[in-house]
Amino acid sequence: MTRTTRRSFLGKASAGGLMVVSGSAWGQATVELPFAPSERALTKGFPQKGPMILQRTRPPLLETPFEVFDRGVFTPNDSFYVRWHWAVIPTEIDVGTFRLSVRGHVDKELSLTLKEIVDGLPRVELVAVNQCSGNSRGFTEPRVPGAQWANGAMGNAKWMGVRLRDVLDRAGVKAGATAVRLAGLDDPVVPEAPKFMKSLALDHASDGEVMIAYAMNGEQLPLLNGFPLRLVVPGWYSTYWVKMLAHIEVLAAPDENFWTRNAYLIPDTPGADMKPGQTGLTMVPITRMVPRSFVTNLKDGATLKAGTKTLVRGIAFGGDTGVKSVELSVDGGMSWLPTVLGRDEGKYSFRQWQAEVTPSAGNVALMVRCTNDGGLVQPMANNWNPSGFMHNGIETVHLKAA
Ligand SMILES: Nc1nc2c(c(=O)[nH]1)N[C@H]1C(S)=C(S)[C@@H](COP(=O)(O)O)O[C@H]1N2
Ligand SMILES: [Mo]
Repeated sequence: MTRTTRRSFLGKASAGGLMVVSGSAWGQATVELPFAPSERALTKGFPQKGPMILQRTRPPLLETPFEVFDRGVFTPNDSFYVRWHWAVIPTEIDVGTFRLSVRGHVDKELSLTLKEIVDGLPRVELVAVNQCSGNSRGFTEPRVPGAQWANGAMGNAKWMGVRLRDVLDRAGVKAGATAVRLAGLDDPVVPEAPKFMKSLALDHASDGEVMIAYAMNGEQLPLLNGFPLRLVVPGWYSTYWVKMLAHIEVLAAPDENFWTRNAYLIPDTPGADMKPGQTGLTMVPITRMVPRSFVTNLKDGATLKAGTKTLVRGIAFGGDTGVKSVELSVDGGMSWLPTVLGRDEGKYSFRQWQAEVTPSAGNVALMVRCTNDGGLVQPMANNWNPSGFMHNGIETVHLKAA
């Protein structure tokens, strides 16, 4: 399926054109979201991207229009969502002078060229969902601050690259190392603000699954998704998936930087659930994803033919493990019907599912739930926490049959 050669990932000297942040380039199209403000602009003004829901211009926050997820389990690169914390993002990368540095608690510091990475280390491929910790935050009740994403701050791709472990082995991790800190080429606008970086425990970083990707879906990474290299941390929320990865630092002490220590914390409760205003909870870093499922071929408010078989189709993912089952309910969750799962692209991938329902006349609330291979099932009610993280309540599509 992937016909791209190794060379072609390095072929372009830049990711093509400048990133447009001026606000002039996009058209008038809008999209409706199911929470206020419900109207969002659809933008075509960003390089290597088709129509995207504009959440913010600088730094860019671009959401995938939901209908894209009905077309297959792989999210096309030009529709893949975009999220950056800081606005100083290179608009061009010189692939000849780019270096990935490996420093810190190692035997030998490295400064690797892209060619050394692509041609010099074993190539690995893996399909995995990349999902923002705050995906679906816009649905949180009571409302919380942060990007008001609907369900499109997620995507699934076939990632190609090298194991982080192989890079670490080349540098030789010294005894006493505990964590690996990763940072990209992006910077805050003001120098006092903390540069974006994240750490993984050494064991996790060297598990052989965490990879440094140089391609997604058979093509080089779009600039806004981290060209030329990004970290892929299968099963974990995307805050760890550092883009434009340029700096790897092996640490011998706990990482005290803001983004690892103080940001991306959730209450240490089942489902990261708490009550607004609740105190005395331990806050811990967000880590593994949880199961989710969505109907993709029927929109809220659609009318079906009563008494007629109707195909219902969607996607699901297990979070940090595979999808065991996806079920539908038309009676408010009293009883659940099985669905048929589509092709298995790997345990970290989206999985398509489908079923037929024959609706009776009236209002139909169609619910969908996923159980993962670890036995974890989506909860009926959505969680609440002040950051709107780990939203995964059972989704309901409200339909009419007539
Ligand atoms: N260098 C860098 N990497 C980053 C970020 C960032 O701000 N800078 N944001 C992270 C967060 S919070 C998310 S959700 C994902 C988004 O990945 P995407 O833009 O490719 O969809 O990138 C992650 N990696
Ligand atoms: Mo995120």
